[in-house]
Amino acid sequence: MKIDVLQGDITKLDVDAIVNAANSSLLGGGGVDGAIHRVAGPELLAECRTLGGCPTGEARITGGYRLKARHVIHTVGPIFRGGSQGEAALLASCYKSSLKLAVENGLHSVAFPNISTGVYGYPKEEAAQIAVKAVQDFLATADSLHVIFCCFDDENLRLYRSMLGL
Ligand code: AR6
Repeated sequence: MKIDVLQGDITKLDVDAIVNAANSSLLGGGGVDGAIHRVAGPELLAECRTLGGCPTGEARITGGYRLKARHVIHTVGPIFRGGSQGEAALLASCYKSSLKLAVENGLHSVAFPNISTGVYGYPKEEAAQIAVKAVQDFLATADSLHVIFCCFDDENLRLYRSMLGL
């Protein structure tokens, strides 16, 4: 079991799968979702169209097409509405569902963006605590996985480094 933290553009990573912070249509959007679709190319959207969407807290896997990553795991984070609408459990479920799909597909290295902390407005510190705990809990049962938290902004990088002692 291994967890790393890095700062940068998730679309550049050479890993078995990058996780996309998608919306429930799975048909693209802004933020990291837009960046992933731009680099992967139209074949990714074509495959996403066959999936019929994805509920919040769940995940779906596709090919990576023109990305260096072999696969994209699309998960749908909760929109933050104050915290009493089950957001924490849904966000934890995004991380767990994504890692479950990775294991089911024989993947080893998986990179996550900071799901829900952009357009969906999740407070970064709470989101990081949930992400770290969900991944650590999962890795206790799947020790061949290498998980990378790919942070984009300085605040997330600082939070993940301090929570993981890295
Ligand atoms: N690489 C890594 N992280 C990134 C990148 C990148 N290239 N670009 C942005 N981030 P967001 P959400 C970070 O808004 O909050 C989309 O329109 C960003 O700084 O992408 O889950 C979807 O279609 C932030 O920390 O996703 C949905 O409609 C994190 O990625 C909606 O946004 C997530 O920000 C999902 O909102």
